[in-house]
Amino acid sequence: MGKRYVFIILVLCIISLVGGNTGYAYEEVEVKDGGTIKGNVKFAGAAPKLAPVKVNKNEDFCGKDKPSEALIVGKDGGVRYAVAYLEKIEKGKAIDRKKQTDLDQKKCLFGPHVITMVKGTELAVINSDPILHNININVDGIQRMNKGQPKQNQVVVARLRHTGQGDITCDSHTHMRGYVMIFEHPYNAVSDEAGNFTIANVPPGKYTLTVWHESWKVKGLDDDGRPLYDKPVVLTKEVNVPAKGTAQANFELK
Ligand SMILES: [Cu+2]
Repeated sequence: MGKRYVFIILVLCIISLVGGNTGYAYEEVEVKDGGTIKGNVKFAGAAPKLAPVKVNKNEDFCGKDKPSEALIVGKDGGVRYAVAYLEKIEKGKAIDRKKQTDLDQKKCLFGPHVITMVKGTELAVINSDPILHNININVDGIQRMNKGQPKQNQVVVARLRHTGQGDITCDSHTHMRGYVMIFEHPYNAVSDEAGNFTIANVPPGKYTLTVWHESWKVKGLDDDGRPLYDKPVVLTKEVNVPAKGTAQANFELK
C-alpha cells in the first residue's frame, strides 16, 4: 500500500473518531417488538450547595441573583436535567419532524434549563419577559443562533441543523445559561425531578447508553462575568434491550 493511501485511511479514521454523535446516517424503520430503557441518575452522597449566580443587568426585574441550575438534586438524590441517549444507533423509530421544542426566556432564566432535539426540527424561542433577551446558541463551539428579542411574548423559530452540545447563553444577561443537546436520532431523554428518564420503542439488542451532565463546578468567570464551568460529566453503560421488555440502567454522579 502506498504512503498516500495510508495517509487517507489515517485521516478517515481520525474523522470517524472525532465524529462522536455527528455525521452518520440514521435510518427510520418500523420497530418490531421494541423494548424500553428506564434509567435513573442519582447524586452519590451529599450534594454540594451551589452559590447563586449574580445578575449583572436588569436587576430591578430579574433580581440581584438567581439560584444556580447547574446541579438540581431532588428527593432520594435524583438529578434533574441529565441527558440520556443511545450512542450511534443506526436504525429505529421514526423522527417526529413536526415536533417543535419550546424554549422560554422567563423571569430571566431559560426554561427548561436543558432540552434535547433531533437535528433539523424546529426550536421555538419565546421571550416571556418585558425586557430584551438575546439568545446565543453555540453548538460544539460554533455559533448557530444569535437573536435579540426586545418585545415581550415575541417568538422566534429556528432550525438547528448540526448535532452536538449546544451551549445557550444570553448576550444581555451573563447569569443566563442553558443547554440543548442535538441528536441524529430520537433515542434521547432529559431526566426529570426524580432523576428518572425513559427511552421507548428501542429495537431489541445491545447498545451503549450515555448520560451527560453539564457539570456544576465553577472554575471562574470570563471577561463578561459569565461563570465558566468544568467539562461536562459523561458516563456510559452497556444495555441489553429485550424484545417487548425493559432494561434498567442507573447512573451515579459524584
Ligand atoms: Cu437575557
